[in-house]
Amino acid sequence: MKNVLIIGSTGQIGSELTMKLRAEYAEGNIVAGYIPSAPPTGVLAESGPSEVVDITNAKQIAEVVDKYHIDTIYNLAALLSAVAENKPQLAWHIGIDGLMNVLEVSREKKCAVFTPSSIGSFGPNAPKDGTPQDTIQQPRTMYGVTKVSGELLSNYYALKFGVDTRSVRFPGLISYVTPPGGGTTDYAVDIYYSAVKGEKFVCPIAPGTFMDMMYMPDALRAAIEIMEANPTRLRHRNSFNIASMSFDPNIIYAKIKEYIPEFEMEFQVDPLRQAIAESWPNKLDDTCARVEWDWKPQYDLDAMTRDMIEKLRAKLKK
Ligand code: AKB
Repeated sequence: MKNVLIIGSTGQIGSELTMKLRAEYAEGNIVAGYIPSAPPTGVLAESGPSEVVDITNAKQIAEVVDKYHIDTIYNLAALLSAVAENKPQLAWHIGIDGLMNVLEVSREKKCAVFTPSSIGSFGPNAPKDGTPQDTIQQPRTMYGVTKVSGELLSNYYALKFGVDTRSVRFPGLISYVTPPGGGTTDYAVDIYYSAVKGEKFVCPIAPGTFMDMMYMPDALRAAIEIMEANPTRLRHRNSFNIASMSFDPNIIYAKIKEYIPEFEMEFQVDPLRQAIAESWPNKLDDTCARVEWDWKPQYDLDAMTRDMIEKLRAKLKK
C-alpha cells in the first residue's frame, strides 16, 4: 500500500483514516476523495492531495487512480442504516452501483480494494450471540442488503478476476472527531456529547438492546491491518467479523455515570432505529479475524469512556 485513494474521505471513518494513512505512509500519495457537497476542511484539506471523486462516476475514479498511480482504494461511500431505510434506491445506487464502479476500475488498473461491511449484514435469522463468521445473512434493511451484496460482489471479483478485495464487518463506531450521520448505533456517540455538555440524554434505543460497538482507533487499525495482512493466511476476504465490546444503553449509561455522576438519561424509543437494532446481532464471534490476521482490539468500554470524556472535554471546552 503506497498510493491510496479514500472515497468518502470526509465522512465519519474517512476523515480519521485519511489522516492516519498520511501519518503512516508519508512517502506515498494519500488522496482524499470527496463529493462537492462535503469538501475537506482544516488539516484534512491541508495535509495532502484531495480530488472530487463521486463513486457513481467510474470515469472520475479512473482518472484519479491514473493521476496518482493509486494501488489501493478505501471505498467508504455509503448511506448508514437509518438513512438508507428512508432512501433505499439511493442506498443501492451508492452502495452497489458505486462498488461496481470501484471494482471495475480496480480490475483494469490492478488496485486492492477495502469496502467495509457491517453488523447490519446479518438479519434476524442469524444466531444473536456469538454470531459466527459464516452463517445465515438475511438482513431485512436496505443497508444490510447492500452490505451482503457488497460482500458477495467483492468475493466474486477476487475469485473471478484476482482483484485483491478485503473487508471487515464494522460494529457501531464511536469517535469524538467526526459525528456519524444516520446510523442505528449513533446513540452511543451522542450519549457522550450529552454527558460532557451537562445535558440529559434522550435515548432512542430501548434498554436491553445489545449491539457490538468499537472505539475508532481500533476500527482504523483493523482497516489498515486487514489490507496489510499476509494473503496466504486469509481463508476469508469479504468480510471478517471484528468485535471489541457489546452493551445496551443502560450499561454505557452506568459506565459514563462512574465518571460524570450527575449525568441523566431517559428513553424515547425511535421505532425505525429500534426495529433495525432488534434485527441485528447482540455480539459477533471474531475468532477468524484473530486467527487469520491477528486481529485484537485494544479498547474496552472503560478505556473508551475515559478517553472519549477526556477528548470531548478538550474539544467542547467543558
Ligand atoms: C449504522 O448504525 O448504520 C452503522 C453500522 C453499525 O453499520 N454504524
